[in-house]
Amino acid sequence: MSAFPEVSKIKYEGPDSDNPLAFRWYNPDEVVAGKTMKEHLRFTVTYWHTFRGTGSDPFGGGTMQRPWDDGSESVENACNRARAAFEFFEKLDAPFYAFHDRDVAPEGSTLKETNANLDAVAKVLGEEQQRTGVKLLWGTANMFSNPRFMHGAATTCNVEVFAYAAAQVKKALEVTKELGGENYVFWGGREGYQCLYNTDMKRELDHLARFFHMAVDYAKEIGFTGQFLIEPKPKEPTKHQYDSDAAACLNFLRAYDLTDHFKLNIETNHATLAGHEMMHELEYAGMQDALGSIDANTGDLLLGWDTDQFATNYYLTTQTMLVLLKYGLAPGGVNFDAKVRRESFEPIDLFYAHIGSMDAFARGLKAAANIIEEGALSKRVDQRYSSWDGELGKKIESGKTSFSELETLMLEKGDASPNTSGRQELLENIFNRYLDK
Ligand code: XLS
Ligand code: NI
Ligand code: NI
Repeated sequence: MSAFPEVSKIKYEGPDSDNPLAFRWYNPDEVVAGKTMKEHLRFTVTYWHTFRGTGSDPFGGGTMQRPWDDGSESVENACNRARAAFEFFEKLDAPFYAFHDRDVAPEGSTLKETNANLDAVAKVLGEEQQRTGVKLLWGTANMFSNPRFMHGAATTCNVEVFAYAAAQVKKALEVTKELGGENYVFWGGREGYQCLYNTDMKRELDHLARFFHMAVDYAKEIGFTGQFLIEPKPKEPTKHQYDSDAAACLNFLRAYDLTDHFKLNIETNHATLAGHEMMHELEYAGMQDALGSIDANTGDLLLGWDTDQFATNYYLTTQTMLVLLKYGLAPGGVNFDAKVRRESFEPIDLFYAHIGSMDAFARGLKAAANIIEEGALSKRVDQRYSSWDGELGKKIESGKTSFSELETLMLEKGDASPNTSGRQELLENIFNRYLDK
């Protein structure tokens, strides 16, 4: 039985199309900057929002109509749901999906039972991957929903909860490997604190590092070669999440000798919650060779939480693609960690949401590629720093001078040469021109 009988495979129809079930910009085989759009964008559907999101909020229960889902926690329902999900991925022409262990399979009453449930559903996932050619971008473990994780998982005060979390990640790594997952993600969940009066921060961070080292060791042991990723987020559910932003994550990884094994999965809504633009977080990770993947969504700047909306703003997608083109994305992807609003409760809304955001990223990709090809921003950046290209700049940059020598020079000159304009407004106008094209 079809889960989406009213939808056939979504096709590219071009910018003039007014068919809401067609792509206007995402043309998978079109070559942009030397690669197809499909290769650049690596679009990924998230299982948790799209197939487990109920639409509940703190003020009311679920609203979503999902006729293929009987609402039970049975393995059979989980398998039916998986088949509906693959019908969706296939019709949307999404090459990848991503999941948490607990999204795809229900928890049992013991760890053993839970693992068996996961194996049963993973079998169906494997078959559906075979049938459709859709691949797994990444797997992860949900170590925040179950009440046992109230104090965190790797940073909990309860040593047995730490051990449970280790067992859970071990299994999630095995399943991710079995399904050919290209990455494995750690989002901090409840790794953080609510109150420093009851928290030994140093001890918790030492434990977190121990946990990551064990994950790296186990991946090696089973031959999992996917990229490990950490997903920064500053707050929610805890008041302070340890992986608060790209800089905090990189500092942690460096301090505990983990930089060789991890990159970052940067999420737009988390960047803005941290008080940064997405472009800032991407650039910060990219310049340190740590840009791994993105969780593509957007927040509502008037609301102070992770609203996880689908991104449709061309400025945001163009800025994002500018940095992704600069540093490259594979084996990461553009993962739609986004949910339809609870008022958009019909199955068809899932298509509208994904199609719109895929188009917005494809549009952003084209604009960004043109900006780069024509050097529209970069040649002005080069110009802005051109004073550094002379003798003096070279000497400073290569470490061949000293305060005393620089003092002598400035005493002789009396003052520095006049500054040039930053031209921000001009550059903003130039950026706009690439969105007009
Ligand atoms: C929550 C995170 C989560 C991760 C996966 O805010 O974005 O969805 O991406 O655990
Ligand atoms: Ni995310
Ligand atoms: Ni999030």
